[in-house]
Amino acid sequence: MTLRIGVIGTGAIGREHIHRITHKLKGAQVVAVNDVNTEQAQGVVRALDLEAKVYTTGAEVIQAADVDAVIVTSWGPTHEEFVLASIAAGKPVFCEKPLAVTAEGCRQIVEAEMAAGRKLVQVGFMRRFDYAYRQLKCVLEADTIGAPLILNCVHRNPEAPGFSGDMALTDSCVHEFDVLRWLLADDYISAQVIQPRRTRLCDDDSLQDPHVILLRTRQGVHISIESFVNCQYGYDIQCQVVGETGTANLPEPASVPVRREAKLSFDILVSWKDRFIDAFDVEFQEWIDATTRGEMTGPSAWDGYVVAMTSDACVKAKHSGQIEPIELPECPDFYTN
Ligand code: NAI
Ligand code: NAD
Ligand code: ISE
Repeated sequence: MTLRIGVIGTGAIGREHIHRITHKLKGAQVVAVNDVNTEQAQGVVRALDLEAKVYTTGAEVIQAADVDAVIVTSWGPTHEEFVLASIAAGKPVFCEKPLAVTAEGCRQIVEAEMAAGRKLVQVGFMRRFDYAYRQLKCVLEADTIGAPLILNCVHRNPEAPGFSGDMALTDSCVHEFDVLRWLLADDYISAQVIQPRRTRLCDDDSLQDPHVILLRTRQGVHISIESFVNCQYGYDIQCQVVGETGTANLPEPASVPVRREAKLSFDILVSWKDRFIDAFDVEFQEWIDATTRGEMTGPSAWDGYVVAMTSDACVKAKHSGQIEPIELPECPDFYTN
């Protein structure tokens, strides 16, 4: 059986995902697309050689009789509406992060999904599918370094066009907020945000850059995340776990070390597209396979909600200068099974 997919949002990542589904992965076909920029959607259909109909609204994609499942890759503020409409139509929906731009919006999605009585939503937290993070999780689960005590993490982008205000916390660090609680099988209880000296190499005056985010978990693990979205030199994701008997580091992407002219060097990637290319492939193949079986196995609407609660607390902590509590409700049984 071929899963027939409708995609809403044919920008940077929408195009990437359509390309991987059409030309790399198995078991699915993109049959419908939409973007507020219709010409762009038509251009993507032509450039990627798709047999897909271009619709004028996202709602029509969701309602189309030949669409079995929906992918939402439009701008963050539009996600909530499209996910709720997919749930109302009873169709599985893969939504790029963030699930919604407020925790309240995520809570409404959680409630709508529970009322529908089956899991329909997966959120695009692709780091859980990354080989390096999966290896690191295996090391922790094997108790190789004892209990984790401290995490030192780095999330650097070369530049962040279009970023303003608190987007480094709400759009970029959301990946750490998701993957670290998954890595530790733990949840956060508080957040603090420190604003170091600001880089001069940042286009938008409203954007503080870098940040240091300090999180504490229920088990007492101390997490430090350096977020630097205009670091200039490359795309650099690091994670070191300090345990009772040793440390474990996220493996670096493979690269050939070159010795030349009295120097030892290797390349650093410059984009999330390349750093997580394999993770995106695994994420989508697993989603296609599970959806075809009638299951939903990846990061859930609940995970999207917890991340939104965490980013809300970080934004509050940034502006208050205080340590802010993160008070998560009990996870419903619906999401623990
Ligand atoms: P983009 O700006 O390149 O593309 C967004 C597209 O959505 C645009 O083509 C825009 O015209 C379209 N759009 C906006 N509102 C729409 C609406 N109401 N109906 C239909 N189309 C609409 O943005 P990009 O980088 O592709 O990001 C899209 C989403 O993917 C965002 O939520 C972003 O957070 C997420 N993303 C996730 C990444 C990851 O690592 N998982 C990486 C990059 C983006
Ligand atoms: P983008 O701006 O390149 O593309 C967004 C597209 O959405 C645009 O083409 C825009 O026209 C379209 N759009 C906006 N509103 C729409 C609407 N109402 N209906 C239909 N289309 C609409 O952005 P992007 O970089 O592709 O990011 C898109 C999403 O993907 C964001 O949510 C972003 O956070 C997420 N993203 C995730 C990752 C990741 O690593 N997982 C990486 C990049 C982006
Ligand atoms: C982008 O939207 C992503 O999700 C990338 O993974 C992240 O590194 C980047 O900061 C975001 O803008």
